[in-house]
Amino acid sequence: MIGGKRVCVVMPAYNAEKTLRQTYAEVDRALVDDVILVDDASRDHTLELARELNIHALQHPKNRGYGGNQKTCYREALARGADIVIMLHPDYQYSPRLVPALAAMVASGHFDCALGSRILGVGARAGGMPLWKYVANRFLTAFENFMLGYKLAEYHTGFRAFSRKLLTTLPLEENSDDFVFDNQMLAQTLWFGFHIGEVSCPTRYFAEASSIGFRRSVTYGFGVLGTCAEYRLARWGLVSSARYSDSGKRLPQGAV
Ligand SMILES: Nc1nc2c(ncn2[C@@H]2O[C@H](COP(=O)(O)OP(=O)(O)OP(=O)(O)O)[C@@H](O)[C@H]2O)c(=O)[nH]1
Ligand SMILES: [Mg+2]
Repeated sequence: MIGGKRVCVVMPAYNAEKTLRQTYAEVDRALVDDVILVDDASRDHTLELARELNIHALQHPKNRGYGGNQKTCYREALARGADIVIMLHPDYQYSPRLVPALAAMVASGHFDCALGSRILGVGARAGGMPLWKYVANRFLTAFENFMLGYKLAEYHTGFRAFSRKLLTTLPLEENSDDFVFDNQMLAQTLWFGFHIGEVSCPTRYFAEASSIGFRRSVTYGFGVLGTCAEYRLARWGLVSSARYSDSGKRLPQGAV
């Protein structure tokens, strides 16, 4: 608990057997009330290891994708009474030791979303981010700041904290089941008037922590450009999108 709020860590997992133990070992269970792992039909023993570690684990019968995995994560966290939900990749790329910092940003009431930013501070390149990913990240971030009218160091980190209010307000079911889900969620966060804060976070690049190659990154990059365009056009009233509508489909608020 932090500030009387129930803290839940969710881990969207796909073939995370080699890194899950280490990631989980650095989660402070004195502060974190609940840990949930959703296994997206991994081909390794991620689910078995999660159960061995006494993590509350669910499995998709078929691979749904990273966005689809997050929808299940947030639905389950809300059903189990979370007030603050932190998404942590089980690939040990981000530092679990910063979970309390992210949770505190949200618990403060200043922000409904807090991001662990790899660009602020020591920097992503020092952690081994490939140059092409770094350049793409900087370019897409500059473009997105311009199009969304906000100021972030990066929109592409996978280490994020959210309030219950945000998770039950955004029409998350309208988003993609693929990687661009992350970007659509941040655009919705700003659309619905929530504030986003950032904390510096070191990153680590090694084989098991990074599986997204050039091709999937390009697909993601175009998805980001599409998200920005749709947001701007919706703001100008030129398109209507369920993603930015009060009638868009939301996650259930309680037990599912
Ligand atoms: N559900 C699902 N999750 C996936 C898939 N591929 C990767 N993931 C998960 O998505 C997250 C991000 O994927 P990574 O391979 O770590 O991406 P990365 O190459 O590190 O990307 P950057 O951090 O931006 O450099 C991880 O938590 C993976 O477990 C997939 O096909 N399906
Ligand atoms: Mg990774």
